[in-house]
Amino acid sequence: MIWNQHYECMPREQLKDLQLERLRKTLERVYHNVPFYRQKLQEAGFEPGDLQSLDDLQKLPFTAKQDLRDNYPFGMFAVPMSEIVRVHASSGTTGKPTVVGYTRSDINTWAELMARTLTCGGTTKNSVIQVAYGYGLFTGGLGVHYGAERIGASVIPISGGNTQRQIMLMEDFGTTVLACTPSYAIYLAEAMEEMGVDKNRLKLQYGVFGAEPWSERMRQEIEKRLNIKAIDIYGLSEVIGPGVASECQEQKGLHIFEDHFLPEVIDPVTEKPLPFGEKGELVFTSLTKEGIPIIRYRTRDITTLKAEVCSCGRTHVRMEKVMGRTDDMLIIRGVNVFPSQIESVLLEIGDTEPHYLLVVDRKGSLDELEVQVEVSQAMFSDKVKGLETLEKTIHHRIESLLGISAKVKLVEPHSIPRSEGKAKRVIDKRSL
Ligand code: DLL
Repeated sequence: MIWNQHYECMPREQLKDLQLERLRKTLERVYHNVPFYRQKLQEAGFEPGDLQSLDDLQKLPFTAKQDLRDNYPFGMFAVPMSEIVRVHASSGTTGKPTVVGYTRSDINTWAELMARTLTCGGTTKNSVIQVAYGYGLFTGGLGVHYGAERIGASVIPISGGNTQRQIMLMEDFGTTVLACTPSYAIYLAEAMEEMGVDKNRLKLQYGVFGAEPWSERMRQEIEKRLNIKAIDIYGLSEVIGPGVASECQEQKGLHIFEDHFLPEVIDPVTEKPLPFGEKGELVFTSLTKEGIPIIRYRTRDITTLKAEVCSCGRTHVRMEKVMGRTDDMLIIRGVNVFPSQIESVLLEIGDTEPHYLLVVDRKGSLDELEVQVEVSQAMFSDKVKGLETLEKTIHHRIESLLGISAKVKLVEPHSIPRSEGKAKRVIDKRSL
């Protein structure tokens, strides 16, 4: 099923014309309404009228998260506050959050994009969708909510947390679609197993999971433990929230909704655009937003764009599953590692639970990585010898696959805090 055949399956040439026209309007809008962009464009010697083709995008300046912080709270808005009908903000671990604003038309666009996203996964008006993303300043809850209502599905706006109650309602209300972070999906699966819930009695068919990096292995784990199909959905507040890209039933990359967002992948160091197929940092330019249009926003997310046509019929380019954020990348004695890579190794070995924590510290001048992972209950009750062997196996596998030597610490089942939203996988003691 495709929500908007016209735009999602538009021939590429026609799509490019549409993008150029929309980019022109966006540049006009920011040039005349946002002092930050006017100044940046003037510094780059570029006026909106100079735009000739989509290739000119490369002449435009980048925007970083810090720019939004510097203009806190509403300095990047392109309309007066009287036109803003909703504000969201991303949590931000330190300091002030980054704030985004939506006009009525933006909310409409967002609902449309979320209707596309959910339809990509299989939601219809007959679906019962349990929205266990947090409601509030976070874009997850309300984003999914509006999209599901647009489709006409029955929405259960339960928000995150309250795990036992989630499971009770899932059984009683006959939930068919679960929307939450992948780490919360695993927590729900674990809680169901402990409560002795018979999964065959549930009506759950699939889940729309995102808001944090999760490996292909984690997908398999969720699909197995919840007996559902797990669909990856991607987005970020600065660009609109969820609804930027979504996997279709093929589960082979996420379609970027290119009639609204122009993607690029750049080398994060040289800032030069990379061709399709090469891994780098994802950058977005919004094409239709009014409240807070965004030009060449550096997401810090690492992925690859692929141009091959998808068998689902959509013509929009796909991005690979996000490997991680540059901010979360660990540099251990010169080797770059993403938490998702360690996650894959752990899940592949088995005998552990999908709950882990990476602790980075500096001893003298050397960085050290400790991988804490919960062992399975069966393994935990086993002989000490078995645990020692498992520890060694994990150590060797990480070393041979990723090229780093990590200290492995097996911990008791349930000792790593569970996440109801975005999981915290890394503790970096070097920056404490
Ligand atoms: O997390 C929006 C969202 C809500 C997406 C619900 C999907 C589902 P922020 O809080 O601004 O917005 O965080 C955005 O989360 O830059 C990525 O690093 C990460 N992220 C989001 N989706 C995925 C995904 C929401 N599917 C940041 N895979 C982004 C990997 C993701 N990382």
